Amino acid sequence: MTRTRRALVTGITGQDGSYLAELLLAEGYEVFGMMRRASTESVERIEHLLDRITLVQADLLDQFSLVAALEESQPSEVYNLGAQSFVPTSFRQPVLTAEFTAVGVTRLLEAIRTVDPSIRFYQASSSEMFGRVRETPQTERTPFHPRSPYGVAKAYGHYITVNYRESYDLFAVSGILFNHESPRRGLEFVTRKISDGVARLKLGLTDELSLGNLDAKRDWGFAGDYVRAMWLMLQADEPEDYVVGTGEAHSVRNFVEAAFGHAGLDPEQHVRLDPAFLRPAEVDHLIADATLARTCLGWEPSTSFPELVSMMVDADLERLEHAAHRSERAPVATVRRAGEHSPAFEAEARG
Ligand code: NAP
Ligand code: F7E
Repeated sequence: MTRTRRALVTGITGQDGSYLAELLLAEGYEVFGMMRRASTESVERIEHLLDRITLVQADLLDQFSLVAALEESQPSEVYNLGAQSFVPTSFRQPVLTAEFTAVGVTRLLEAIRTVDPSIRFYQASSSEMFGRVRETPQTERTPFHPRSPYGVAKAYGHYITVNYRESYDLFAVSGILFNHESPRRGLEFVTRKISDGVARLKLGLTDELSLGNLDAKRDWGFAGDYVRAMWLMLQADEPEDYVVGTGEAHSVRNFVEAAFGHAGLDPEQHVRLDPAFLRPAEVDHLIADATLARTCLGWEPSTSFPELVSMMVDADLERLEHAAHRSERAPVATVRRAGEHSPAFEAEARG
C-alpha cells in the first residue's frame, strides 16, 4: 500500500496557498498549512478547506518554529509561498520585507537540512526579479535587475535556493512566476483594485477609482493555473528552475478598459490618476517566455486575459451584491467584511 503524500504549504492563507491546497487535496495529499499567529485569524480564503487540512502555527521569522513545523507535519514536499508580497509596502518596510521574503527562505532551507534533507522544496520566486528588463521576453537565463526591495529580496530567495541545491544536493527549485490573479487576489493589487472598483461603481457604492501608472505592462495569468506549475516542478525527475507566464502582456490601461467594458461602464468618467500610487522605481514591461515549462513540464495556462478580467469583475459584483443583501438584514456592526474598503485599507493601499 502506498503512503499518503504529505505537503507543507507556507502562506496557506494567501491567494496561491488556497489554490495550491485545493490542488494538493485533489491529488490525494495530506495538506499541512503554516500560519503565523494573529490576534484575529485570517482564514477567509481557506474557510472551505478547514475540515480537510491541518494548520500548523509557525513564522518565517522564527527558526525553531520552522523546525517544529517540519517535525510535526513530516512532509515530503514543502511549498514556500509565505512572504511580504506587496511591492509598495516593500519600499516602506524594506528591512521587514528582507526578513520575511529573503532570509525567511534560508531559515526554511536550514530547517529542511536539519529535519529531513529528502524533502522536495519549492520557492515562490517572481518576475519582479527581472525589473528593468535586460531582454524581452524573459527566460530562465535572463539576468536580474530588481527595482524594489521586494524584487531584491526575491532575488536573494532565488539564489539561496539554487545555492542549497548545488551545495547540499537538495531537491530545491525556484518557480519564477509572472503576475497571477484571481477573485482571491488581495484588494491592494491593481487587478483586484480595478475589479472591485468597477463592481462598486456599477452598484453605485462609489463614483471614482484612483490609480497610478496606467502604462505599466504585465503578463497576467490565472492563479489557479499557476499552482499546477508549482506542483509539476516538484514531480519532475530533476530539480530545475522554471519561468511561468502566459507570453502575453497587457497594460494596466488595457485591464481598466476590459473591466469597465465588461460592466458596461466608461473609464473616462470614473478613473482618476493619483500620483500617490506611483512607485519610487517602476517595472515597465514584463513578458514571459515559458517555453521550458511548456516543453519539460507540459504546463499550459487555461485562462485567457478577457476570461480572467470577466471572472474577477463578476466575482466582485456577486460578493458586493451579497454583502449589500446581508447588510439589509444584519446589525450595522457586522456589515463591513474583511477585504471591503475601510479607512485603514485606503491608507495601506496608497503605495
Ligand atoms: P499573498 O496573497 O500576499 O500571501 C502571502 C502569504 O504569506 C500569506 O498567507 C501571509 O500570511 C504569509 N506570510 C507573510 N508573512 C509571513 C511570515 N512572517 N511567516 C509566515 N507566513 C507569512 O501572496 P500570493 O499572491 O498568494 O503569492 C504567494 C507567493 O508567491 C508569495 O511569496 C509571493 O511573493 C509570490 N509571488 C506571487 C506572484 C503573484 O502574482 N501572485 C507572482 C510571483 C511570486 P498572513 O495571512 O498572515 O498575512
Ligand atoms: O502592480 C501599477 C503598478 O501591485 C502592477 C505581486 O504579486 O506581481 C505583483 O507585483 C502594476 C505596477 O503588482 C496602481 O505601478 C497602477 O506597475 O498589481 P501590482 P506588481 O507590483 O506587479 C509580482 C509578480 C509579484 O511577485 C508581487 O508579489 O500596476 N499600478 N496603479 C498600480 N498598482 C497598484 N497596486 N495600485 C494602483 O493603484
